[in-house]
Amino acid sequence: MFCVQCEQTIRTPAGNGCSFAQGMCGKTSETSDLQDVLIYTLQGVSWYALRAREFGIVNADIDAFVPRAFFATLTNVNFDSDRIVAFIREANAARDFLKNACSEKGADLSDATAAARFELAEDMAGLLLQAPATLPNRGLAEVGEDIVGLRLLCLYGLKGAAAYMEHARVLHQQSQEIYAEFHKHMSWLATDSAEVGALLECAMAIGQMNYKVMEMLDKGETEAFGHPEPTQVNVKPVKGKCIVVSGHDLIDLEEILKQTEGKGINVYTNGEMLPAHGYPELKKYKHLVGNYGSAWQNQQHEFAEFPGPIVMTSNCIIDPNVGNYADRIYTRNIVGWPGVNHIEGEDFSAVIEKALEMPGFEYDEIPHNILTGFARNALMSAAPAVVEGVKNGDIKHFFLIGGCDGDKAERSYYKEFAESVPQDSLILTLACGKFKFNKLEFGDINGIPRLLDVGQCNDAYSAIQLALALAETFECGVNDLPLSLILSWFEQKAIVILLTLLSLGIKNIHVGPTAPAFLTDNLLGVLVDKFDLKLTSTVEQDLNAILNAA
Ligand code: FS2
Ligand code: SF4
Repeated sequence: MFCVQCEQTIRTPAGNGCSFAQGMCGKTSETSDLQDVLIYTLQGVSWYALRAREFGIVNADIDAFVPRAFFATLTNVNFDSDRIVAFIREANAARDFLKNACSEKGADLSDATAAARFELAEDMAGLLLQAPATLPNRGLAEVGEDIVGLRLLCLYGLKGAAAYMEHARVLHQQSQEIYAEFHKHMSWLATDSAEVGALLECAMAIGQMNYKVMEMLDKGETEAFGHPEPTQVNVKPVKGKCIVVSGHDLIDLEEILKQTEGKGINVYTNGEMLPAHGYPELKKYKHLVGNYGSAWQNQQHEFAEFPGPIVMTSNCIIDPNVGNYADRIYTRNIVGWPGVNHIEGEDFSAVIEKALEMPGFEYDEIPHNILTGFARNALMSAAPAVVEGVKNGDIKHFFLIGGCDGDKAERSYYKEFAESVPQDSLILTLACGKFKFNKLEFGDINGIPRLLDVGQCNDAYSAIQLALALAETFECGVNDLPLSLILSWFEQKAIVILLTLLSLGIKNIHVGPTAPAFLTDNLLGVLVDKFDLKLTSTVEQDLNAILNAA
């Protein structure tokens, strides 16, 4: 086993990465090894998918499958070895299909990469024996840590982009151009390039590709559910039977809302699902009563106390056995935990039955409302007032404090930072890191709330649109705006968003709480030199540096 993809990876003086029987997240070495075999096999599929395109062969099912299965290997998504093996077999069948289709067209396949020629073992024991050749740090002794680190930056970034491609796909948003580009990067990374320049170029190209993916996802969400509107959301329980829906998949939430309508069941969002309350086509359901709990790392006690079933539509899932709720958590799509109910298709009756069997909340708690719904359209509507505020000096600075949450103590930095932001500044936030401070009171500036919840992690697209609009209005570059980005990362979606921001030329981003463990000091030096990237230090020091530079 070797996995170094997330922020909580094991770090030792002897080397970084989870490499023993189990990762910090609870992923076993078996599942981790199988995930590596899966990625390598998918890279072979991508090679054929690209070659097939030269002969006019495009298979929509395979195009959709590759990023979807890749998504299963993200942090806190799928811990079920049997499901990973099933993805491996499906990948192999896809590869054989494309290989035959190419052969029938007379394609020359003699230059197929090792990944494309990889022959899978018959059973799980055999697959596990093959895993060492597919480890993401393969070749370390020959090429060194800098090259491996760069390869991982690309691979993990591409993994984040794959997740967003799948989120877009369920909203009926796909693009042939993006699939072709995705297969190109996927396949090329399996060639184990040791060219620094080419790898850096690949990382930026992945960032650019992901910008298009996030645009597509924004289109899918707004076409399906309307533009988010500023919306008050109750974060306290309401008396009655209940279901909580977590993850990022708004289509699943809508389906659950439809199927529970009139059944006396209240539906709550959790974690990254919070921004759902702002969408007109979702907020219209009266039984979408509020948001329950906070970010993913608190699941084991929050879900344990929730008196109803839980639906995990995407990341992040953690061990449900710890809180004793494994019998009432339901996974969807790529999410998996061994022994937990998994729902395929659109029938949520098992979840509904479980909600009706369970007690639900016995009484109403005093409501506490928080505000969400400041995605692209709402931000643009507020833009004239914001511009006015900047011109008359009432608004001096914008801080985007966003990204992932996690349970490390040093993540209190983000709460402290939000609390320390001067009163004449606005705070934009997105993704699950906001739960560190989104229940605090920040007040307003001339009626504009000082804390603006832009949405999920993928709604970084909306924040970028606001920055571009402000830059146009003030006739300057984004880097010249009084805007500072204070990002917290945990998993690979955050990696690709960082690549997207860097590829757009956005500089001076503060990232924490620690540097990715796969980036060496040399690589960090390159990012600092090229992009003025900064690691978070103390709130006082960072805030002073930002405000003094302004
Ligand atoms: Fe939070 Fe976890 Fe959004 Fe990340 S719910 S860290 O995967 O995707 O952000
Ligand atoms: Fe370790 Fe993170 Fe990989 Fe889990 S996802 S095995 S914690 S690096």
